[in-house]
Amino acid sequence: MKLFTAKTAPSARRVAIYLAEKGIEIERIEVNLLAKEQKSADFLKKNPIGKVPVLELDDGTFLPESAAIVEYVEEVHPNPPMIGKTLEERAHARASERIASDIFARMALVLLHSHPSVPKNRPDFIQFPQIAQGLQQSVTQLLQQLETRIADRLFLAGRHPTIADCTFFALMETAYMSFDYELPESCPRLRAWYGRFKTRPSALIV
Ligand SMILES: N[C@@H](CCC(=O)N[C@@H](CS)C(=O)NCC(=O)O)C(=O)O
Repeated sequence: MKLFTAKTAPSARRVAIYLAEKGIEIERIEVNLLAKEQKSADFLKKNPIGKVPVLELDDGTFLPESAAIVEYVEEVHPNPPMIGKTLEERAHARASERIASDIFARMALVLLHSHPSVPKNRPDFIQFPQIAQGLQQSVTQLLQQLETRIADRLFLAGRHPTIADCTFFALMETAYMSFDYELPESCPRLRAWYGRFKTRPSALIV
């Protein structure tokens, strides 16, 4: 397997953090997003929408989508389990991961359509503040849902890290670092979780 990735891209970080937590080494090919390598004819053959990450499988086919890549690697290497050990643990890990994925998609749009740094850093991006306003409430609700679910657990879905932590941390890390975003004070458990997770070796890799 070979992973086409970009060090700072949140979807690619989701996979990188997962692989580090799992203790798996996969050959990595860094794609220079600033130089638009992801839009080159050669890369578009791997992923026609021109985005990272993409996993090249041993049969020579290319798998896009960070969530699918994580689940594929998990099936190839089931140990140590990162989607829970029992049926119930797996169900809860998947539930938290889905909520984290929903937050990922919506918060990215809220930040892109509202943050003042975006017009400077991405002059080709047109901001529609109404999109941010329209999505903010559901982001707040989903964060609250995750805050309730984590309860007094160390990780989002229990006593061990799962794919849910990898997904949510990759988003939060970008939100904190690129947009000075902070989890709201109404989510003290998630704020504490972020503080804990960012000291893990998997979060420190670049
Ligand atoms: N849903 C996709 C999203 C992939 C995605 O948006 N990748 C971004 C980096 S996080 C990218 O490649 N952006 C470059 C571009 O759009 O040109 C996934 O989870 O893999």
